[in-house]
Amino acid sequence: MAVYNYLMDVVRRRGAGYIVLIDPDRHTRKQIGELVESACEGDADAIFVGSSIVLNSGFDSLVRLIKRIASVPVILFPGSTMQISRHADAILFLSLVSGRDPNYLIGEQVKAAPVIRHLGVEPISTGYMLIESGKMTSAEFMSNTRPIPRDKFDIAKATALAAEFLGMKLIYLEAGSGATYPVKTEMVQEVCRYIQTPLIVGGGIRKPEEARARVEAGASFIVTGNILENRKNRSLISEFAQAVHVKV
Ligand code: 1GP
Repeated sequence: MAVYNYLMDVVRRRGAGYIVLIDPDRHTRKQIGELVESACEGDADAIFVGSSIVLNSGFDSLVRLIKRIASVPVILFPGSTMQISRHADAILFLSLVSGRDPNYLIGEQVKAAPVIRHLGVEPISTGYMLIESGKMTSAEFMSNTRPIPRDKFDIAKATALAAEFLGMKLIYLEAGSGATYPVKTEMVQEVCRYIQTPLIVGGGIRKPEEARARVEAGASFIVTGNILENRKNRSLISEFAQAVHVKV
C-alpha cells in the first residue's frame, strides 16, 4: 500500500496530483531520460509508464532506466500483460469496467496477478473507464470495446459506482491518448459527486487550465502524455503541476 498511501497523501497535501505518462514507443531512451528529469524537476507527483500497444522490446530495461532517474514513484499503466516490470514501484491493476469483454474485465488480470505478486510490485486496483472523445483512440481499438458516450453522465456515474462497490481503489476516466476532446468537466463533476473513490482523469488534456478545471470539478489526479512529447512543451510540466496543485 506504500505507493497508494503516497498518492492519497499527495491529494491531502496538494489538493490533487499531477502525473506524467511515458509511452515507451514515442521516444529514444535518451529522450525518455530527459523527460523523466523534466517531470521530476517540474514537480510532477508520479510517472506512469505504458501504452495500449508497445512495439519496442526492452520494456523491462526501460522501466529500470526510468526508475533510476525518477525521484517520484514509477507506476505501470499497462495496456497488456506484456507491460509488467519488477523495477516499477506499483502497477495500476486495471479492469476495463466501461467495456463488456471478459478478457479485459478479469481475463488478463488472472494471468497477471501471480506474476505481479512474484515480482513484488504493488498492485493498485483501478476501474478503467473509456469515455468517447471525438475519434477512435488506440485504447478503444485495441480493447475492441465501446466507450461511454461523452454526454451520458448517468452511465458514467453508475459504472464508477459499480467499480467502487467492487472495491476498486481508483477510478480512471480516460478519453484515450491524443483524444480530440478531454473528458468533459461536467462529467468529472457529476462522477465525483456520486462516488467517494479518487478519480484520475486523462486523455487529450493539452492546457494547464483544462487540467485545473477538472481538478476544481473534483478530480484527484490529472495525467498528460502526448502534449509533453514535443521537447518544446517541456516547460509546460511545471505549469501543469502548479495548475493541479490547488492547495499550494
Ligand atoms: C492516456 O490518459 C492518458 O492514457 C494521457 O493522454 O496522451 O492525450 O495526454 P494524452
